[in-house]
Amino acid sequence: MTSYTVLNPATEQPVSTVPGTSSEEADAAIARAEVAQRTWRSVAPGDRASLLRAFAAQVDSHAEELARLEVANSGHPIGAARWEAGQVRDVLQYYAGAPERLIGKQIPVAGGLNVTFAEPLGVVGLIVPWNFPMPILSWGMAPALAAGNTVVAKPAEMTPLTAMRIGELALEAGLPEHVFQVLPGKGSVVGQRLVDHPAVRKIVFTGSTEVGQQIMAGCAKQVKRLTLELGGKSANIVFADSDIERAAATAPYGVFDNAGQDCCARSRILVQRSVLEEFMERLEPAVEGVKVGDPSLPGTEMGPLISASHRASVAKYVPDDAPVAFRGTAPDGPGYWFAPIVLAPIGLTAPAYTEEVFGPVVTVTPFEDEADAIEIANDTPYGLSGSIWTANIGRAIRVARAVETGNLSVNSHSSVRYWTPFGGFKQSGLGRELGPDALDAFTETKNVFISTQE
Ligand code: TAP
Repeated sequence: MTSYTVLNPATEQPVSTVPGTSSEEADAAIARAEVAQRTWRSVAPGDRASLLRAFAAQVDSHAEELARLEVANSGHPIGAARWEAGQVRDVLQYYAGAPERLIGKQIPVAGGLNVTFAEPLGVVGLIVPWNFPMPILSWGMAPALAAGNTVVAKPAEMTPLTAMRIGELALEAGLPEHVFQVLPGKGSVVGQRLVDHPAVRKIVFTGSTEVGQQIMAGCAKQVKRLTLELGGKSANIVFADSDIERAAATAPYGVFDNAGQDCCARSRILVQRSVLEEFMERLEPAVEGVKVGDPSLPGTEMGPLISASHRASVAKYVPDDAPVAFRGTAPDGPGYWFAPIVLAPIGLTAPAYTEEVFGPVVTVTPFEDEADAIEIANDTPYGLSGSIWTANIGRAIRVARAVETGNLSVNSHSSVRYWTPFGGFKQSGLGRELGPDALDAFTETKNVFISTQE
């Protein structure tokens, strides 16, 4: 096992040294998870539910510790990090209600009784990105465990600390050993083993579309079940009949949340041409007002980017001749800071307009009418989220139905709610997480016919 150091992105100082799991160690952990699953699946539903509630309570009583750890490891503002730790508790609590509700069907047939069972899959491999280490871990972990699977999670190499702590909290809460294991290390080593190992029956991957495609190809060899949550290039569509003041005041928070390192970032603002000037006038102070700075301070709204290399990749989208309409502020000195930037007018072939930047860069593009807005919004291989601003309810519904994306908000930039489904159209993903149906993604339906013949 080789260890490595994780850095605080706001200070560039070391936070911790983490053991990097080897391929052989990953195999051993998967084997342990396979054995543990045989017992875990037969734990009585009520007892499995109680254990998940105890796990949620344990997370709750350590929420501040987890939030502080995320501030140090990921540079998330403390307010956001507290919400994220709370999300782990809430997702566990929500799916703690599932074991006793994993009901099958009785289907009428001649000559017997036909029933269905929701059987667990076995070992589930979770591959988590660095942008939201806690919530994304919980979205896969909680329903997988509730359905009777064991889970081997691989956090992102740069941000493993909260996942590792949550793994300890699971044991402290009384979850049997090896039911939930966290293996820090490299995607190319640990993540790849999860994909290749035949005992892992399902992969839940959140990350880039590029790596997601490789994982899908790897899973295909074993017809391995797969959920993919990938990139996005979502549109924030502002119609002339909307509350322009509110649309402009909230637009920065629809894209610069988590410094734009958010798959749901509304990174293309589309504005009806007749209100473009008014919108831009109101957007400028809103962007300048985003509080960028020390993430440990309660008033901070935006922290640093995750790493020096990621900052360099974001900076490539803003070359010297980029059409910067205006820019916010960011601290000087150590830390991977990047001030929020609005690009306009932007060419429709510019990489900042067509590619996922995953940083605090947003473009503004005018449109003429409803049909034009829909066409521009859909002109991307992605389809994860988006917002529609209008006072016309008929238009809101028409546009919401026409935009090819998995999660839309009207007159808001709502974040993910754990009790509603989340996932992408097109190259933004495959399958859905969260909400009442997530258990379907962690179970197989078994049909059993029992003859009543004498
Ligand atoms: P990736 O580079 O794709 O990494 C995601 C995870 O996959 C990391 O844990 C990574 O490990 C691992 N990985 C890398 N190569 C692998 C391989 N060959 N086999 C198995 N696992 C491998 O993404 P990222 O840069 O961390 O995250 C940003 C991307 O995630 C963005 O595109 C964003 O849109 C997307 N994202 C999507 C969503 C949803 S819900 N749709 C949510 C958040 C983020 P290492 O850390 O060791 O590289």
